[in-house]
Amino acid sequence: MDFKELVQAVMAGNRRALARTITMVENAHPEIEKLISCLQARNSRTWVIGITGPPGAGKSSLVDRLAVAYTRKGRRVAILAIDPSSPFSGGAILGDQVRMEKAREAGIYIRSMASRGRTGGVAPAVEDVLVLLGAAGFDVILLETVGAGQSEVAVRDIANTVLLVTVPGLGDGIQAIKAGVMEIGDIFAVNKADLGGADLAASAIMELMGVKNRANGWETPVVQVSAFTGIGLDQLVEDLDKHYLFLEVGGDFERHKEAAIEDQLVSFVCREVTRRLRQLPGNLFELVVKRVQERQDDLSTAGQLLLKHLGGDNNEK
Ligand SMILES: Nc1nc2c(ncn2[C@@H]2O[C@H](COP(=O)(O)OP(=O)(O)O)[C@@H](O)[C@H]2O)c(=O)[nH]1
Ligand SMILES: [Mg+2]
Repeated sequence: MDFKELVQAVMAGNRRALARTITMVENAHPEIEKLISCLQARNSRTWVIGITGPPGAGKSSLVDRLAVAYTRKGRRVAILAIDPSSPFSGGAILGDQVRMEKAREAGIYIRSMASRGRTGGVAPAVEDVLVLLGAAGFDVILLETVGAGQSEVAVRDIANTVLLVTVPGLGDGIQAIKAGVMEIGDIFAVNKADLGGADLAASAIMELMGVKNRANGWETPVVQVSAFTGIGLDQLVEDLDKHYLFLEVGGDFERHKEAAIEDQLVSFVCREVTRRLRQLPGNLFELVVKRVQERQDDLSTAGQLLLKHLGGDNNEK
């Protein structure tokens, strides 16, 4: 399949082509920028719902339910699960596959990506993958991220809607939310309501949030759900839909797309600069690094020197 055929296949929703291009993104394939810019222009409006919260809260189980619910509503749903690749939380890939059984049976597209230890719980180039999924015609993307401190903040930048999942009875369930991430949730789900105590947890969260609403006028709902029994799921879907409408009316999708393009441009330049640095003739990069390591040069002087060498047109390829 040549480049043009690959682009057409992705746009036709061909899953093998999609899988291939996502792998290209993961491996930072040299043609990926070209691919992304071809597809970006044709990108349909996609709704990215970020699902985050502490490990074990039931994010994957809820994603499974939501994926099926939105598919039934006639939406084209894809699941993108970011797997932690740290030794502490290994095995998540397998866990997600088990947890997302209903979605798998329904033929819903599920893709895992490793976060490769990058802080923030969001895999490198997730934005690029979202462009690919959008171009392939998915209009609801459920993005599950590892709930490890910073991830909630990273997902805020990427997702249109952030669903924060927590569980009752778990002191650190609330704790994890309190740690500066409370404000990034558009919707709270207190999962495992079948175990009881969800009402207490829900009121604790509401109390923490106070009566104040967001500056933008969105009132953050707190929904008690059970991914096991399905309690509260209709309510959750209803609140998610309300948020979608809220975003649409406020022009958020357009703003998001513009910001994403800016981010992509910045990442492109960063990657390109890194690539060129390592290709400077005479091992210049390595030599300069060594000088800084041995404290013969300071960072800023060395950095300026490297930038000067990158400047000319003679650095092409
Ligand atoms: N009792 C109960 N257990 C649940 C519920 N949802 C998920 N679980 C269980 O909680 C554990 C963690 O679920 P998982 O979806 O993998 O959580 P994640 O780490 O947040 O993705 C698993 O053992 C699930 O079976 C629920 O609604 N009720
Ligand atoms: Mg999970």
